[in-house]
Amino acid sequence: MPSRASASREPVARFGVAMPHDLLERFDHYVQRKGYTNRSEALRDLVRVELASEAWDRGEDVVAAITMVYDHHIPGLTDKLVSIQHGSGGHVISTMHVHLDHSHCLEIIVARGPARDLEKMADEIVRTRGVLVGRIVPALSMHALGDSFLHEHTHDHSHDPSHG
Ligand code: NI
Repeated sequence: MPSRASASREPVARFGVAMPHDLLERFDHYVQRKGYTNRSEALRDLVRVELASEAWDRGEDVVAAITMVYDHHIPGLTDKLVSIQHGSGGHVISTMHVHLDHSHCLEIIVARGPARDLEKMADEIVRTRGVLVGRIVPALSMHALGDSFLHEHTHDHSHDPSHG
């Protein structure tokens, strides 16, 4: 899925890429299928995905979404899920809760922190009795978000024209 237009107005560097013809042809088809307007944007997204995945493997700080469906009629389950999140060391940023039907709830937890901590929390959630499905999806490595996110916007942006 193509992401938003290039990450802010950072200056870009250009470099040449040598590639076998057949690989380039397959890449161009991919670019077309995914609806990118150019190769560069497609390549940038592929690099971001790979870096996030690699950051995950190395246990670096990442942003991730944990999705789960559970039966809220099971005694103590909702409390258990809440205390798992409270015990995560402040990694949970936000949650969304949808009452799917009479007994099922869908919850999406967005968290950021060391990949291993997030994975541990997700494992704990998934193995809790009453949680029917659950999975964790790494979104980005924190470094990919750039300087502004790492500083959590606590510093002054008045010098930055893009935050006018
Ligand atoms: Ni619910």
